[in-house]
Amino acid sequence: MAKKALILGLNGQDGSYLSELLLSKGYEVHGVIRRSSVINTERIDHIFKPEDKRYIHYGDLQEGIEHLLFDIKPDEVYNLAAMSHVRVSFEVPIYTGLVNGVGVTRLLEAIRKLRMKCKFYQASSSEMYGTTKPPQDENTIFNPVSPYGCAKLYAYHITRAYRTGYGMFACNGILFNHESERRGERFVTRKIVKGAVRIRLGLQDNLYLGNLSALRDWGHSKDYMRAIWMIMQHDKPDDWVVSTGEYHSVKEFVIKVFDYLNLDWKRHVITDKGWERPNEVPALLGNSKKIRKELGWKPEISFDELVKGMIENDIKVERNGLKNNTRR
Ligand code: NAP
Ligand code: F7E
Repeated sequence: MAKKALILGLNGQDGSYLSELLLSKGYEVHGVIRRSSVINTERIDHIFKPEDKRYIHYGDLQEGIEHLLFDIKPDEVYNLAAMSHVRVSFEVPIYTGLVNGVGVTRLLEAIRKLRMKCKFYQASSSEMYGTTKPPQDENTIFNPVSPYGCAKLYAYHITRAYRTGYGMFACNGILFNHESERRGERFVTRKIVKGAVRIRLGLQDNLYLGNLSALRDWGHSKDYMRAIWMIMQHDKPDDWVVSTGEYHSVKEFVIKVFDYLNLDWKRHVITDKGWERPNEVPALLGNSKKIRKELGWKPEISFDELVKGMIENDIKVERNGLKNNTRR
């Protein structure tokens, strides 16, 4: 019988790649999305056809999803749902805590109360390291400095507590930044790519950014979703860092994109304090030795391929007036 997976955050960047991966492996994939006043399923419309509606369920981490767990009886639950924007978390800190932190306890508690035997994956984040100096691995101390990072750290620990306390197969993937052509447009990589492409096409003049000196370890979401599936297939539940082990500054990213498009970035990029955060995480660089050695995972898409793929995609999106990255 096909394994069943339930993905929370199905229509997010990662949810879309994970569902493709699991379907290619023969899983029956169910996912949770939230009702929105505008249609926001463009990342998954090519995966779930209208006749697949029975696999897509409405829900919210704030409400709990006991009924879905009970009805579907998944073998694997992937919690990718979150208020995922760090800067926005400073504006909605309480909501962020309730969704990204308490929401995870709701899921774990539902699994426990229903006595389900399913495996559980929690999307933990390198943002939990905060101001701790790089490189960071599974034994590095956490120093979160954003409401997002603090809420994710709570979720990380509650996942471990349910694992040790109740013997649940509950794992944390501590994923470093991962991007793709499906990345939300307000994250810095996509914002830079989209802005530069629009400047190249004469659709806008300038691009406003915040702190250009921050360093990030950027990988591709597709590689990282393969990693989290491997984490869930391991014989024991654990916590794992997933990263490329290479980092670049936001400024380097800008230069690379503008150079690719034959543009002089200095003529178009304007730094604006309004895009900075009350606290910044200066440098994230993961040491993913453990997952490489124990599970044999390694990234397959290079930084150059990631950037090129994002640019080429946005050229198509902007030229054809597509709503987003809906055609691939
Ligand atoms: P994303 O594109 O922003 O997707 C987040 C998903 O969560 C969306 O489907 C969103 O639905 C859903 N969601 C938000 N609030 C919810 C709620 N209250 N109830 C149910 N669903 C809710 O983020 P992503 O890049 O795919 O990241 C996936 C997960 O990994 C997130 O938990 C993120 O915090 C974590 N993470 C991401 C990275 C990264 O670099 N991408 C690194 C480490 C960890 P709507 O579309 O309705 O908003
Ligand atoms: O910012 C700087 C900003 O918003 C990266 C999420 O997926 O990864 C992501 O969080 C850097 C920061 O990602 C702008 O200050 C400059 O230093 O793309 P970002 P993030 O904050 O690292 C972690 C691992 C997650 O878990 C999160 O869910 O870029 N930056 N100027 C800017 N950032 C944005 N967004 N916009 C700017 O204009």
